[in-house]
Amino acid sequence: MPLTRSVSVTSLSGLDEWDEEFDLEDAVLFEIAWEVANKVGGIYTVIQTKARLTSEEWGENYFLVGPYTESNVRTQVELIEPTNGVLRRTIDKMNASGCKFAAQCDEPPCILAHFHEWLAGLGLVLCRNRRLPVATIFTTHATLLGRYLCAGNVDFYNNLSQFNVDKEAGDRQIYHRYCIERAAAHCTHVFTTVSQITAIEAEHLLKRKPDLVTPNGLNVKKFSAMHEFQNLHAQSKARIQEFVRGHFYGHLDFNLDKCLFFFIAGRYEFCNKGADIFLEALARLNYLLRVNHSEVTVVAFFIMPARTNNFNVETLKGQAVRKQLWDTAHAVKEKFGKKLYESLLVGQLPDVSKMLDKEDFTMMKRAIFSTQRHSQPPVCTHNMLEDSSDPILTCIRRIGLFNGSADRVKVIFHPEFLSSTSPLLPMDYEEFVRGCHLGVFPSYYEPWGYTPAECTVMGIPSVSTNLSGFGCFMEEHIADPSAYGIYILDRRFRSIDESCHQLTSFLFQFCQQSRRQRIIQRNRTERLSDLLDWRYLGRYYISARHMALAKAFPDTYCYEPQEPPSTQGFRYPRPASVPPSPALSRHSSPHHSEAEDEDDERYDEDLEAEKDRQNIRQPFSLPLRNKGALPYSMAASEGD
Ligand code: G6P
Ligand code: 1S3
Repeated sequence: MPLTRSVSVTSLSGLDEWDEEFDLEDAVLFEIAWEVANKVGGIYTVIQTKARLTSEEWGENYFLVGPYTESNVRTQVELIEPTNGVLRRTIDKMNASGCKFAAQCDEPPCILAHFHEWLAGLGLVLCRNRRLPVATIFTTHATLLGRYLCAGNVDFYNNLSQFNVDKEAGDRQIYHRYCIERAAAHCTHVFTTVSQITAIEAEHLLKRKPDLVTPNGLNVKKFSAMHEFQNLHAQSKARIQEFVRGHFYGHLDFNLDKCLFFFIAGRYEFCNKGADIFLEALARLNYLLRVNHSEVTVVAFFIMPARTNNFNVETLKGQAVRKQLWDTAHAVKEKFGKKLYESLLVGQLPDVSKMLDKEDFTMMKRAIFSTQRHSQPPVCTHNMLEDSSDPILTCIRRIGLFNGSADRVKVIFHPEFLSSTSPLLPMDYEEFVRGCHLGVFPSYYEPWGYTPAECTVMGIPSVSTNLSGFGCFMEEHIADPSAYGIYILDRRFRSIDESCHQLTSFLFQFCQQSRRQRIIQRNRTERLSDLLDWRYLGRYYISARHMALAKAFPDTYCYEPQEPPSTQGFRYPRPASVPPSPALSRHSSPHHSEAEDEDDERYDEDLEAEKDRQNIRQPFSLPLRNKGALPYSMAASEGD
């Protein structure tokens, strides 16, 4: 058994220091969640992206436990024989006795079990009830009651301390689930949640203040070439443009080169995820773009899974028509090229007027005829099962965004998650995000919010809110978030109408940027990636684990948090150059073309990045600001 060890949570210049100080050789970590190898929502992403870092730390002593679903096991799990003898015997015993648990060894290791969400929480309650020698952590990614209350149009944040929680849970018929969640939060050694705002919520609704906030990270891809992510944007955008060509066939009266792609994606919670105010802001943006005679067209995608009966015919037809036009153009081009070649072979310049014959013209006329359409391009790509009561469609009917030719804002509702094997839009989510210009996530209830975080690490600007964990985290760490393409909507101190107005102005400002400004802004957004990397954020999980081990096995482990040297957290400064506002960043020469702009942008941006690098302390030098409590001051925000 290891001797008593101590761990310091300050001076974290790298993860290696932890390993040196806290020997985990005789400890075993189990992480238990309904979303292990089972994609339902954001918790899957937490576990899947964090797994690499956690296994680097725990090696073969790290085990993930989730539900057994045959299709998931086939596609996501590599079956191997366990090398650990204790585990082998336990599994054999479980199999033989219909899943009963027995720990079978003379000198058991220190077991640490990390449970995510109330669904796994029952296991935690039983561990503690049976007094098993297990150190426990409970992480809640949202509270059950919070989610239900917000979805029900309640003024949630102004009444947090007022709710009669038992009654509210009972009224919503979730009392039994609420009790499991609350019991797990109370009997665990260490209770954590994903953001400070959810920590406050948990304190009021679950009646325990979390010991730590463990913000969600991502695996950040580093490209060897600095501008590689910009090239990926251009490639993915071209694929979205192809889809748009098909979807709007017969109505392509807008310039695709001046078309911006906005999107919202996630669990289909109409108000909680802010789809309601996004639609309202789009209607207002449509008006503004029209009255200002803007050349910009916005296509707004809604990627939120709902109950459907497959793709609709009109949408599939759009892609078929586009394909047919492409094939026709290709066939004519081949014939044209062959004739040109033959003419050059005999030393003659071709007579261009004779290059195409009657048959070619007939083929082209037929193709053009097939693009005639008497209906508007569809708003929804699928046949909806609850078409008449669907909240997005109902709202679109009310605000009248029907993809008419006068509309400068078009809407496409894709009520299914994206897949690279789709016959309609064959792109996976990451490719799609890269090809868009702006992610819009104006959530009302969002404990963390992976969608804007994913945008950030891909260098795509996004809108989030000061009611989302992500938005508050970025606001705390960046001096001027919007200059970095992180637009944080105020949904906390404003009415819905005021928030809509603010969102409309964010969107309208974004539409007024030149291509050059968008490129600069994307470069800045991408520079924030380190802040969201598990290599940085993983330390909060490490801290939670050490705290739990020290609480459960005080003779073996000791946790000694120290006061941080400064209460001032790490902050990205304002970018060295002016923010990319349309007015300020214009060239003095009126003849400067967009192509020249793109060349200049590389040079300007490299200079700017260099200046910023000199100003920015690497986030890895940030010491943990906790002393067995929240890393951020809850008191400060409660007073807000
Ligand atoms: C990237 C590419 C450029 C392209 C630009 C388009 O930066 O490297 O070649 O012109 O994207 O940007 P936009 O914001 O218009 O999609
Ligand atoms: C929850 O998933 P959701 O979309 O229902 O957990 C996610 C991971 O922690 C979090 O990002 C999200 O805000 C929560 O709401």
